[in-house]
Amino acid sequence: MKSPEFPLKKTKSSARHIGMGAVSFWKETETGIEGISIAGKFKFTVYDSGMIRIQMSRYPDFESNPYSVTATPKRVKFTVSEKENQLFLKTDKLLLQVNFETFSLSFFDHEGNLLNADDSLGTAWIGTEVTTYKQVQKDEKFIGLGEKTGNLNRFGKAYTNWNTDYFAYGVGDDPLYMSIPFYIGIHDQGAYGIFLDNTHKTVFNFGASTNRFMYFNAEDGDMDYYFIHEPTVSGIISSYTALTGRMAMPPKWSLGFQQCRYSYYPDKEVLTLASTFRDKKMPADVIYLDIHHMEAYKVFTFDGEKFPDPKAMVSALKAKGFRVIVIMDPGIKTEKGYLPYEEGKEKDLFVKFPDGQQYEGQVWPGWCAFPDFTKAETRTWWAKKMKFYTDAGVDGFWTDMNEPASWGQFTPNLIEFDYEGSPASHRQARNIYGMQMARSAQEGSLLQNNTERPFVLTRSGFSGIQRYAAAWTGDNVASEEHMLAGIRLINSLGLSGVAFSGYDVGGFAGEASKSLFARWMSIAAFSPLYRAHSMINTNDAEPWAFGEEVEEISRNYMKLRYRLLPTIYSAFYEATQSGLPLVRSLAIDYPNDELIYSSAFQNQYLFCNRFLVAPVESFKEITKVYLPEGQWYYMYSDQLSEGNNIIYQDSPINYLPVYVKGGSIFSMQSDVFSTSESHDGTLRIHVYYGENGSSYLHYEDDGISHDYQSGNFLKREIIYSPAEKQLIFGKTEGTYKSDFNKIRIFLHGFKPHHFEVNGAKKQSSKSDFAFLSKLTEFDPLPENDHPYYQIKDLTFLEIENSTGKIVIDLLS
Ligand code: NBV
Repeated sequence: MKSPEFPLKKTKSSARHIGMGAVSFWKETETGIEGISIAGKFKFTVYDSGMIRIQMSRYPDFESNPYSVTATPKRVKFTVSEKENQLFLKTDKLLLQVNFETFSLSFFDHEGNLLNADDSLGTAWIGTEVTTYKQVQKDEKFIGLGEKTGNLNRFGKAYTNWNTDYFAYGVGDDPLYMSIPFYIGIHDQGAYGIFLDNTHKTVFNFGASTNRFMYFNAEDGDMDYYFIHEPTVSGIISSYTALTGRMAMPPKWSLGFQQCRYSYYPDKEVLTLASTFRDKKMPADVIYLDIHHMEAYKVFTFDGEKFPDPKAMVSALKAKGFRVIVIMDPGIKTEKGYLPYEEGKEKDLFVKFPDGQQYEGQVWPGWCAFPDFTKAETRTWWAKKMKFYTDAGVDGFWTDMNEPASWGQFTPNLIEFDYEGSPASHRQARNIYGMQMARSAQEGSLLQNNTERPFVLTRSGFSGIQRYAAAWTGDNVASEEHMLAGIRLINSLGLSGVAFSGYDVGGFAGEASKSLFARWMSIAAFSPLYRAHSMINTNDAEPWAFGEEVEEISRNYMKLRYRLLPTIYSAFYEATQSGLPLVRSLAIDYPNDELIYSSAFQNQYLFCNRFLVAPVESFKEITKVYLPEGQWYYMYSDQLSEGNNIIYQDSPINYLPVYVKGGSIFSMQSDVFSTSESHDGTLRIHVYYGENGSSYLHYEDDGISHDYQSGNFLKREIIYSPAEKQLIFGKTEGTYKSDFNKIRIFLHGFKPHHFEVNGAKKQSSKSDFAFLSKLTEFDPLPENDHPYYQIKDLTFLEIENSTGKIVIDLLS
């Protein structure tokens, strides 16, 4: 037999760098430019005047991620021209310049400021890996990239996007559960965002081990990124979320306090837990059922001994004002006769090897098959199965282990996923799997109960996850540094389009000290998701489990959270409109202030854009706080400090340093112990004197249905204008009748005033006001030293609520 020719032509195993090379052909298209270079082809698409999509490929067809981007190119004006070996694509906001020889790209704003430029290496391949090399501008800061540990400014570090189950991760470890390949660059010339839309494993190196460039790359697929420029960081986040979608209004109950544990059982313990919250007058809305609710950890089952009558239990909890959320893990036990398994196999819904054999991995139930959530049919099947839970009255869903996790934590790359009809290996599909499970959970929730809003909490995800679920930061540890690291994680998620997120208060693994738990409870009252969780075989970790002092501190901040719900709910509405997060890293509003990036101050953030929260370890009785430009009122006493200033703040365990931005407005309600309880009907509006004033969009709806989507909401702009000495309540918009019949306006930092309401003189009153209650016996500070649980003699005015415009003249 003649020996056949060896099929592979390559002579060396080690592939080398191959750049795009010089442009050999280009043409203008309806949406931009496309063409070919020596080594690849390219396409630049104008999505908006501040957004250009950059694609480069060596494959016959450009590849796209079908999951993250929801927007299509807007037909905005642009021009294309060529001059001296340079190609120019210009919109109202951006100029893209392409060097024909090196194929390196530069982006300028409309004034000609250089925002971002490729290194002369441009874009290149090593084997299937495609990389874009970028210059680092002078003092450039890099922020975002989703759920990543480390500093606010990511300069000097490299990060990998590869969704990973990482129990008790270290505060510098990478990668974690969720990947969001979107970052924002900030320097003197301006700010920009880059979203690398490729679901393969990607790496972002912001200058680790090299001083030549920063780069981002993907293990395979195309170089496919969106370059975004807006004048502000908030504008960039808004654009990114216009591209990848925004969250819908969450059910109001999900903004209340949520109690979780791995696991509460049996049913009696769950009911006792609920009663304890009520007996102790600690507000709470949600109880979770972790994996012990199942029979042998099999999804869509209840353990008959621990939970003999789940429906009765859930309805007893509802009667106490609690909603129940159940965990769902993707692994389906490969057990003969177990219906979800039999069905999934029969309908061909599980992930397989390329030869058609079913893939199995081990998780809690033992050997499991994995539903292929990248297939629409699987998502719908799972959504239908969720009837099992909704029939029992369950209202929320928690998708865990959806990286997907399996024992050994090393899934073979050859397994195949449908990837919306365009089959893909694990290399391309892993990072998107968790998001598709969350999508399916949301679909199920909507399918099974179309009168209420869904709530899904997910561990894993990818860009666009905000459309389907809230996110939490997985298995953190009960330590001071984890408490602070968690804040940076959710601040970073907020910079990356995920407005609704949280961490396990108290730490999942390990034991929190008393003071750590108290501090964590107070900080998390200012987090979008307020959820305590703890691991099996650890001490009890409910807010009363750490002794009376911690109980009182926790109650104080839980109650404050509930009183602030009108503001928090309104901030969620803003997130649905603008994509901006509830926790705003100071880099959003003060991007060019060097100090906010320093290790001492990088954890500080603005909650609901009004409260500057300075998280501090529980053992620090005094701490340094940086107040950026503006005027700041210490929340508990109204003590005023000028911004651009570092102050030393007492931070005993019962007082988390929080400051209200001068000129701002927010609203509060009376105490309630669950979101289903009625308040006293008076909306408390707090206004803080400031040179600049501000406006506040107050938002209400029924908190649960989808009716707001057809106009059944109430929106009202409230403007404080210092120049005109006026507070103006705009006309209400929408058909929803306010829950409040009275408005009480508290004036902070103002000189004593007379008022005119719509031209008529009105009497004001004075009263003491407190954000927190006095602790019974634990306040470490002598009363006269720090009587700042009460603001003395605060002026307030009470008026009837009405739908028309109300002008309040603040006359000195
Ligand atoms: O379901 C158990 C836990 C859960 O409580 C936790 O929040 C998840 O992050 N789950 C992980 C599985 C394994 C934990 C060791």
